[in-house]
Amino acid sequence: MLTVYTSVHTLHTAPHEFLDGRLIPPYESPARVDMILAAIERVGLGTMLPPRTFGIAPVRAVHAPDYLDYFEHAYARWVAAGGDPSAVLPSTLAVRWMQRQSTHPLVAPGYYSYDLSAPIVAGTYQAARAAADTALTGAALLLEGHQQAYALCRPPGHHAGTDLYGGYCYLNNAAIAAQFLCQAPAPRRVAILDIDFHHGNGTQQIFYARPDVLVVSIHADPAREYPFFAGYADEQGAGAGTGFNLNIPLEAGVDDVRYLNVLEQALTAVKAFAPHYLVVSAGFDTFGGDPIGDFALTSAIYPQIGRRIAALGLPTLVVQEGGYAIDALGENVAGLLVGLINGIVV
Ligand code: Q9C
Ligand code: ZN
Repeated sequence: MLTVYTSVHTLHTAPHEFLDGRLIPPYESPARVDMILAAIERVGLGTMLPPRTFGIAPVRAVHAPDYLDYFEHAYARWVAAGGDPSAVLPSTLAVRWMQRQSTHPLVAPGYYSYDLSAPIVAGTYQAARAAADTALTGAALLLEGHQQAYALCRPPGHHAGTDLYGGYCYLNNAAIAAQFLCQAPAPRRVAILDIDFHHGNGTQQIFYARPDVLVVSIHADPAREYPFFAGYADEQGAGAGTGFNLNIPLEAGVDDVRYLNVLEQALTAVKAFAPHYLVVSAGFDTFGGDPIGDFALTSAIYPQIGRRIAALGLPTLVVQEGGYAIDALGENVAGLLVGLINGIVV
């Protein structure tokens, strides 16, 4: 498996995270990547490549120019205006009818973010751009004829929309890669399969009106879990994109048998779409031991998920999203990737 990775992600470390009113150490930490790297080396997964640099154009194909300008300069402007140097975090959020723009460095964070789960530190922009390049490199490998690639992205991306960030996510790596695959060399259909525990609300929003990108997400019912305000089954797309967004919200306690059943349903939808490429937003917070998830999956399921995805026979890019059970994360990621390799149809 070609793995794309860079240590640039270490420039991004959240100082803390809010959970139910408590200030706690962040779940989304650089240590996650160390665990994944160690496991990949343990199983001898194969070639490790650094990302190539693609410039801002493929990022702009997904995210709004004003959003990218904000994100690039947010930290420096925040500190210069007297914000706490530990991180950029909003005090007031633009919601419902109160959505007037503000360019004030201490206020703009509340316009562009929808929660307090994505602090911006000095190196966040650089790390997020490197993560986008990591996903884009994986996409380029598919375009060059490779059947599978794994983009070890950090920070993750699937909660980031066209001009909104939150949930540990700033740039939507999977969406940027999918959009890149859509365009080159001729118009192409791309399916995104999101198997993170949380609904991929950013990815859904980005492609909601698009018939050329199918978004299928299996996740915890938003009535119970983050991101709460989107991810219901009746969100099926808009306009020309109607019918090209499939949400499969699930109950607490989902086990391996139940999950594989649901996965089959998701894969049937992907197959029916007949995409040229598949992008998998791979989160491992579905694992039973995850501190912020409530599914009951065991490590044994991830190779099986990989095999079933590979059986589609599609050129497939796996993009790293969540997964916070640090001790099992490496095994679970490596399991998915080994399953993908073993499932390749020859
Ligand atoms: N009680 C990813 O897995 N905190 N993001 C939720 C709910 C935010 C998860 C707190 C969770 C974000 C990429
Ligand atoms: Zn998640």
